[in-house]
Amino acid sequence: MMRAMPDMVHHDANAITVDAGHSGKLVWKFTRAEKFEFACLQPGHYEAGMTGTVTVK
Ligand SMILES: [Cu+2]
Repeated sequence: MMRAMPDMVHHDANAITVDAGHSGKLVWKFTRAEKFEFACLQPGHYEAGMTGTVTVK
């Protein structure tokens, strides 16, 4: 989807887009113990390894 619409901007409760050299903040409230995956939504970035996990215990 991001490849089809590369100019898409994310500003909602679960995603944010920031310009290079800038920062932003997301607040995620986890309500259960689990391993969650997150990733960059820019085209090609997931494939380049911009992913991670959060383990909530
Ligand atoms: Cu990225």
